[in-house]
Amino acid sequence: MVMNNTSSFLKSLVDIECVKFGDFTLKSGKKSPIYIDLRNIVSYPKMLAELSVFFETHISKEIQRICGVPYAALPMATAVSINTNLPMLIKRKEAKNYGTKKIVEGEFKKGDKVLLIEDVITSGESLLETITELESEGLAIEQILVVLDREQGGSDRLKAKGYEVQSLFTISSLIKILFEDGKIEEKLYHDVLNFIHDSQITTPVVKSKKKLAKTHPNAIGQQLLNIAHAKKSNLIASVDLTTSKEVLDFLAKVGSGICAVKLHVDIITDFSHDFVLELRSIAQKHNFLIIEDRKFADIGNTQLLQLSKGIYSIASWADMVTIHLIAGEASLKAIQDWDTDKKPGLIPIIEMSSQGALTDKHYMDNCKKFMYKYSDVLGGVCQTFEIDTPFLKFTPGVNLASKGDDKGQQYNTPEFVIETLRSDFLIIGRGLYASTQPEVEIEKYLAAVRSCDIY
Ligand code: 5BU
Repeated sequence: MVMNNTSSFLKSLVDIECVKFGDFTLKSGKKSPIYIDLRNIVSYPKMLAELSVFFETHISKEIQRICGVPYAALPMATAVSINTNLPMLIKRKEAKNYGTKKIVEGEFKKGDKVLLIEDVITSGESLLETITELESEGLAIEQILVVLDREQGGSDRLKAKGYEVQSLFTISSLIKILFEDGKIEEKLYHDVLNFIHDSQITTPVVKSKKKLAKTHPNAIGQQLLNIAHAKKSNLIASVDLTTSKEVLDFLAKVGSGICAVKLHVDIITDFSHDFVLELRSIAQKHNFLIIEDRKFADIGNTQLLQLSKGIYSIASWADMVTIHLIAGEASLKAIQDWDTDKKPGLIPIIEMSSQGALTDKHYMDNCKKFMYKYSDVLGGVCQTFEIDTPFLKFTPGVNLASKGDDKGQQYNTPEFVIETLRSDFLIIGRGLYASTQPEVEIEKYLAAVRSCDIY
């Protein structure tokens, strides 16, 4: 029989150094008087068992499956599963290879009600990531229990998204008990309280598409923003398929969920004028725009020829094109000065997603010096680089199930791209078109981006 006593349990956390006091420098560079890392509990089975009893008193009757947020909460979830006889699921943390590994291990059916267990909640980021992945597998998040709430805003953030987080302990209840039991001095007690007060994580302000459309300087940019707002989708499907039929069939399946398609027209083996007509017709039917990812990178005169001539005659059908700024301001100005009826909006590539990309800070800062001067420019393609409002940030390298490929591509999750990189538009290639059921897969991406309140 495991005895349960809050005060003795919390004091033991200090004894086994899961909670430490001192002068710590956090990853952010900020100083902290307290350090919490509950992973060490695995070395103390009796404490793990005790923790499980704390959890058990809170578990809702509806729960059908238990899942721990990897890794710290995995042994905790295991202990609860053994004690309650509720089956457990494991959500993988590591990169998933296409088609070979499942993201969730264990038996379950769609709609199963899950208890999610986490050790510590700070910003709520890892919980949100796990929630998105479990929900994309059809599981229902019924209850969320965490051992310790750092009270820095994470649970409020989850609440705003409709998830209630219950915590066994809060950092202030922890230090109050330790102070009352004479385990810490009064000064330290107040230092920790002040630290909590000063360390609130503010929810990122995601730019509303509707508001942006009102101030965006470019008509095509406004159109894109209005479509994103109307369809509640900031997803751009990058269709790197190599026949007209494959491209059009794919777009028939995902067209209703995207605000734009991005093509590499030079990889389409049977490119023709008819293809362009069909493409424009399907784009009109489903209300999305067309981006040609041509990545122009030449002197002004050549770029104008590449835009307007040749078998592709890109400017005649593309709503937007990508362009490198490597050739300098004059090359960009040449397009801006081009007087023609049909000119695509320009999306400069500021920073690339691939490993070892040469688009360093110096390069990006140089792009910034002139790109905003030109009204044909909609914004930029980038990762960490910040685009000035009301210009738009486009980010490729987005995938729910993979961290990268073996050719240098690097992926982030949609939530990370929106909330941390603060991107306006997400470009998704293989995450969608390599799926056997893109029409099902796109719903997962839509659920992820819609959970970020971007409209
Ligand atoms: P993926 O299958 O999601 O990896 O495809 C990404 C697409 O975005 C692909 O067409 C690339 O050419 C494109 N891309 C990119 O991945 N990274 C970049 O920095 C730029 C474009 Br710019």
